[in-house]
Amino acid sequence: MSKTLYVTTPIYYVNAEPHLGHAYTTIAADVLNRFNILSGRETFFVTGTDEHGDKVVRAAEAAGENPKEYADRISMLFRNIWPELSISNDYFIRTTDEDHKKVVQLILQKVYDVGDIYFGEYGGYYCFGCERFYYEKELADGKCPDHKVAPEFIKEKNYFFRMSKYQDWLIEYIKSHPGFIRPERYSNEVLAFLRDPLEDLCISRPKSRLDWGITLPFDRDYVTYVWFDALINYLTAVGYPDSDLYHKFWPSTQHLIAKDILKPHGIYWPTILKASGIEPYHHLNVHGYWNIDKNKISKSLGNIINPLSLKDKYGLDAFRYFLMREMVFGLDANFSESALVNRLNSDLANDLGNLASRSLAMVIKYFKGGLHKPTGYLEIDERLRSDASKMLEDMINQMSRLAFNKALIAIWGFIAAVNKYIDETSPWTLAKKEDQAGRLNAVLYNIVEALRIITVLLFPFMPSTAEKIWTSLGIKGNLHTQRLDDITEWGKIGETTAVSKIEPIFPRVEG
Ligand code: ME8
Repeated sequence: MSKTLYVTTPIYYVNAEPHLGHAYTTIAADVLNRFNILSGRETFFVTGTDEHGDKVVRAAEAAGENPKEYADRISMLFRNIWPELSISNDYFIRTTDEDHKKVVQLILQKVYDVGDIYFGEYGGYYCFGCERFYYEKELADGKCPDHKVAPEFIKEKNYFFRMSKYQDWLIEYIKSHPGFIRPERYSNEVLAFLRDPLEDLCISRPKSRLDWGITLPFDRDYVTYVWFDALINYLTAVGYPDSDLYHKFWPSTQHLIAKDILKPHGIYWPTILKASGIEPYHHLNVHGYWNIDKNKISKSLGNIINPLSLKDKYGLDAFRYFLMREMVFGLDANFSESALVNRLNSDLANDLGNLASRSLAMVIKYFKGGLHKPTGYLEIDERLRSDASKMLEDMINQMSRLAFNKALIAIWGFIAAVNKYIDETSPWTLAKKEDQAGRLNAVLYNIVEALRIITVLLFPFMPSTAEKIWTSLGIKGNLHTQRLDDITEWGKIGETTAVSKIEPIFPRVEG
């Protein structure tokens, strides 16, 4: 098991303000990051903004600003929104950063020096939304399938990256590294694409047409194609080529993206790395789209949803939980506010909220001074303990495949088991029998112990809710420093706990 994790989100274009789609990938990366910290790994988590290219120039013009001012302003919106969504990134990168420009030029020069960049002429259908050329066969009714506009035919002299040279290597690499691109459907999609001859990649734009970019180190009349520039952010952010951070974290790189940018990440990026003499990333994790009525949520389709308004209306943790629970990583999901309200009321207010409030209320009522570690366990207690360890195993396994929804289903299965344990052991009946004080202590101890395990596992998904429950449990120690090892042992809670009342964590919401 690798001891480190380097997790990245796409760097988002500054042509649109942050919306629910960006929030999803970034929250998923955050959950992954926090879970890996919980698992005892050292992690580095990066997000940022992609600021060069036609698309940004056009958006700046529309806003009546110059590209730099415009990029500064929108990049700041991204930078500022992440703390509001409890995102734990270690670094925020901008492609207009000076150190990034140097790394891009370094890589370009390297690839040029090995003879994998040449000058030539190209004509093709160019979608400004995607910032790439399309083959005719890729278009739907002559239009870009994502942006639903007809691309423009452009012909010009440019520099090309000899990507075709790496086609066989890439096919072989994908086949011999299961999970390199995952889930498998996306690996298959890339392999299907690679069945046709791979064309070389146009990696420059003449300054006469576009000068908002990084100048080629070997020709000052050209800027770098925005994708060649953007992908390299993943190296800049860890201090490539010679920082300790790079050597430590690059081998454990996990990129998170949606399927819209599978081709640049699944084909351009590994071949660029190969040509530069750098090991490919460890995993490319690809998720589907958040849709509304079958249409992708996107600025160009005009159906964006502001994550902050959902956070303000329903609370951050309910929003985070909904996103992670509702989408099967890899498949599309439909967004609706009524689905969010249903999840909030059933999973959060009912299942989790009731478990926390009724358990803590009973401990306060019956054991003001705290609980003692039981001297023995009955069969029903053993069953609860074994449910906990099975859940933990299942949850860890699901998280290793980024199956966030199944990881949550595993936790909720255990929440149901604890609620059942409470009903079956009936602490309120035990409380009425004077000779059952020892048993009542044991039952409540087990319930608190189960809640402790649940709380530690919920922390990556719902940090502030987990903090609230943790504080009420009155357990010594900081929730942030808990590790999986701390919850594999039943009874690590210690001899006594001083429990305090908890306000309803998820009040019910009317849909
Ligand atoms: O593509 N559903 O930036 P971008 C799910 N700058 N995820 C969505 C989404 C949706 N409806 N809409 C957006 C770029 N996303 C490039 C990336 S990386 C070197 C350069 C998320 O602002 C998802 O992560 O268009 C998707 O891949 C990304 O935003 C695209 O962001």
